[in-house]
Amino acid sequence: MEKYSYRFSFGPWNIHEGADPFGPPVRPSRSLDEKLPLVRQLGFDAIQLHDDDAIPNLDDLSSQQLVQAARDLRRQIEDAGLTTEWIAPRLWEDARTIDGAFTANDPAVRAYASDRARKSIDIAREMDTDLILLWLAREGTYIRESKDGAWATERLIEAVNELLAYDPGIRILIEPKPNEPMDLAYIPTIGHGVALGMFTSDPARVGVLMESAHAVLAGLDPSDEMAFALGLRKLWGVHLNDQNGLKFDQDRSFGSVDLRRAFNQVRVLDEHEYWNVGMVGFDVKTMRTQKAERATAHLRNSLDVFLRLVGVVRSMDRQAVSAAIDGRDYEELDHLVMNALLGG
Ligand code: XLS
Ligand code: MG
Repeated sequence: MEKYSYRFSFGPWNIHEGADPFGPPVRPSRSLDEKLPLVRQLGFDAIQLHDDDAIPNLDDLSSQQLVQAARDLRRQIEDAGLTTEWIAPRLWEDARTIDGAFTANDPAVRAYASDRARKSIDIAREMDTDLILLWLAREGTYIRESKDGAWATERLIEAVNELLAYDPGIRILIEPKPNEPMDLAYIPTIGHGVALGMFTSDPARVGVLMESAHAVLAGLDPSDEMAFALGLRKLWGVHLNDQNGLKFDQDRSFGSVDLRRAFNQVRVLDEHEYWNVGMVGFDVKTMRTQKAERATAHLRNSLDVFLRLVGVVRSMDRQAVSAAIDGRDYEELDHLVMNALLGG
């Protein structure tokens, strides 16, 4: 299928074992070695990696061993015909970061978080990517009285500044999310992410990654969240997926809940030539019911829907759309969109 000028990515956690908070894994684990060849086979160009997806035992390695392990992995990724989009420090699973990482009340935990994030930069350098993703998973509270939110904002800026200073060649992507795992997160929306970046020591090196499900959980429209960041030249990454209302983070296949919402996300990206600034990443999970041998179908589905929607966006009758907008005939505009989505 025509891929236009887009490059596509996903992460190894998007092929997963199906455990949920109420039940154990239902599919066998697959190693990164097994997953890498699938990426290309599924039509994708790049992989996204948490620091410990790349190097599972990173906390036990010397810096020299870490660099060597990253070099070996880079070769393996290149041999699979892929590149690495970004590295993300997984700051939310360690027992120490139970109540936050960069915004933990305990200074020893904050020091661990910064140290761990610096390791992501060491890995990224060897993997030939300049992008570090910060999903600020536990930067928030279970009860508001437990932390000082203004102080936490200062700590986040300080943490990003330290990383920017550690390597003048890296760029940082902030991935907002309003809740889960914490009840309330400090960086819930794209606006918060952009604002945080603007107050760092080098705003030109801080951008955002918009995840569709996170925008929906914040009660916002994903295409508007992206448009805001595109207008500010800050949209450097996306995690497209879908979400059925205000409930747990579902990471459904792109477009599978609300096709028109997906259409608008593709429209905004396509009209602003997003392929010049970033890759199209998907953060999707297959349903728990899916059998192991068919546990990548959601990735195929998401990519297929994205590409077909690019086709729909580009096949719209521009003149008719402009005429409807000029005439303030939004019922006609509505019909043009629905008609295109229904196959014209
Ligand atoms: C979780 C996040 C996570 C990040 C990567 O909700 O979307 O998957 O994208 O750490
Ligand atoms: Mg995500």
